[in-house]
Amino acid sequence: MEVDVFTLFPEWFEWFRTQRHIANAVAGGSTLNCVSYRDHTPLTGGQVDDTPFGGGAGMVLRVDVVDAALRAHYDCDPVTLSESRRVVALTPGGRMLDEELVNELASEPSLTLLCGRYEGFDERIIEHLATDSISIGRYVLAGGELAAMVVCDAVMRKLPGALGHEDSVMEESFSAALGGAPEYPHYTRPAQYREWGVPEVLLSGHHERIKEWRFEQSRQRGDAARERPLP
Ligand code: 6GU
Repeated sequence: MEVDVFTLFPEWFEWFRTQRHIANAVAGGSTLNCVSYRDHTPLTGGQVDDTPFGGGAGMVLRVDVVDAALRAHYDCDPVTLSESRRVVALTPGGRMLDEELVNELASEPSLTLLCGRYEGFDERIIEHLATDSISIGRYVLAGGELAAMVVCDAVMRKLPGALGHEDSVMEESFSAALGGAPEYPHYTRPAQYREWGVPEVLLSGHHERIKEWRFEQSRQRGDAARERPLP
């Protein structure tokens, strides 16, 4: 998979790229590129944003700047990009990221992530240049960069070779193997710590009973999560 992140802070991703599962995915043939809006802005002094029409606080990322950066990187009219790849604007008002959307994105051959800053994007970016807008939760971040990292982390760990042990994505939280429920609890040595023990069944060596216990725990956690009132 080819992932391109458009951002005002490409250097933030240098650390992110060193994370083991990202580095593994890249070693497995995937790419994670960063493009700086500032390197492609047609405006003077590296300007990328402007005050909102109609007034109000903050600054808005300009449509001509994003258009120029996409055009320079892909060497085409960005309006035609949607034919060949998903172009995702990261914005708090977008479609909520969940495991289903992560799987959808992980099956794409290429992905473009647009990070906004300040008050966000000129709406024409979302309307004409992006194919999707995605949010990572019902709260506001200062910019889309951390959200882009969340999307990359969740998506790239699904790519071949990312985790090093392929079955760990099969039976994890929200997977089909667990019926979409959260994962069961894990324990490791020591079996007794202070007065805290470990469920007997896990020490029994009885694989069938362990499997049943885990599935039941996962199911109960799913029920508990569903019973929590929605915001
Ligand atoms: Cl994608 N961007 C920003 N700025 N804030 C957010 C978000 C995205 N998702 C949740 N909050």
